Amino acid sequence: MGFFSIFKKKNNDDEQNIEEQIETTNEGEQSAEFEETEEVVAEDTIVEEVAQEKEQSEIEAVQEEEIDEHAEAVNQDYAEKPAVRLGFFKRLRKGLSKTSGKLVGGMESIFTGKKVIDEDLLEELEELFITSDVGVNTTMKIIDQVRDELSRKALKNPDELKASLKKQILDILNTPNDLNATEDKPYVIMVLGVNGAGKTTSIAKMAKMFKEQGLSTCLAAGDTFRAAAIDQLCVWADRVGVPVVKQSEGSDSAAVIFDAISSCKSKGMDVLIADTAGRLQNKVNLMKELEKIVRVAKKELPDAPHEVLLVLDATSGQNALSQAQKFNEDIGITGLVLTKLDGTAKGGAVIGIVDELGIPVKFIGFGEGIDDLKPFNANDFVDALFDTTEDKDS
Ligand SMILES: Nc1nc2c(ncn2[C@@H]2O[C@H](COP(=O)(O)OP(=O)(O)OP(=O)(O)O)[C@@H](O)[C@H]2O)c(=O)[nH]1
Ligand SMILES: [Mg+2]
Repeated sequence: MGFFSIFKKKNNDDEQNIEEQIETTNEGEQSAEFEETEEVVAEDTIVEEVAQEKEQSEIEAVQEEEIDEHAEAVNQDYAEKPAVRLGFFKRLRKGLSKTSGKLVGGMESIFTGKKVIDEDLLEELEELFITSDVGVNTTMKIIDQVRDELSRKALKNPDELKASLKKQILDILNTPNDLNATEDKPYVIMVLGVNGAGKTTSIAKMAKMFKEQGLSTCLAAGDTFRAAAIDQLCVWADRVGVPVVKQSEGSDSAAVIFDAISSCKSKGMDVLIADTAGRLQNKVNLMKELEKIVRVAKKELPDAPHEVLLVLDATSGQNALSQAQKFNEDIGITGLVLTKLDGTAKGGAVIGIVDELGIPVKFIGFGEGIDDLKPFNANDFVDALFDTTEDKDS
């Protein structure tokens, strides 16, 4: 199944059954949860209030002429940025050049002039992997595997060692990462991460991709902390030509997302991508807010969110691993979006994160352009990483 094949096939009868199930589950859930805590009562109030006050929030339909105008402006923008015209692989390679220079360039300088693989060489490699943010545990695992291959006489020279390291990295990263399929509409993607990780811009980039796949896509302005955050999402939505569901600054993020799901359901929209406010993983109350968003979303669509994507800034290196661990423990993450690979030599961190947490990378961001986010493909990534030829700027 392809990356964007998010909908399972179903027939009309199934659809009706699902509608009925949603209703019964909602009723069942509500009555069971009423007995639990005051907080849950408050959540049910949100559900009711939002249902009653649906008119207050707006879906901003972008006028067709406006979309054309924006498309023209955006296209002109791209024309002025030669890098954007490069083919996908070249752009990926250029974006990864710092990480590639550090990790694979580093390997090549360790191997230069060496004919045999000795203990000194292995120690240098180990140090290189650790200083490239691969992480101690994953580095140990990789070097142990090398020692094992050496003892089996499976590696004779540094060239074979380089090929073995490339294969090990590919094996770690090559986990199934298609988007989770569902029968529900809308397909709800909730986007989380620390401040400035790249959530809002990645949402815009994803929305463009979904739209190009022919899927009707809507955004939810769930970052209600700052008016500027809502405006930022609206500007992007306008540029991409997708509607956005929003409420005023300071409103309950869970209510905005609940409302957005309900609007998308009634309009039969395919995909809803929800922005959330940036938060540090060690702030308990903020993490509880995210848990609440998930619980409230389920009241409108029991399997929502179908994807919970954690956006990680690759420049944060090993700190990204601890962020991913904590968000996963508290909320449950279905996939990672690794951004800003273009600005850092610390992209090796992704190897340790995927290895230690077993959470797949679903998208990578390697530039500020709207097309600089792609579904993650381990083969392309590793090929680009290990390609250290000089013509990256051409
Ligand atoms: N170079 C580069 N910059 C990026 C990439 N992704 C995002 N950015 C930039 O990172 C900055 C922050 O991005 P936002 O999308 O606003 O981040 P956010 O997580 O929504 O931030 P908050 O809402 O403040 O928590 C912006 O200047 C983006 O252009 C990327 O892949 N490469
Ligand atoms: Mg944001």
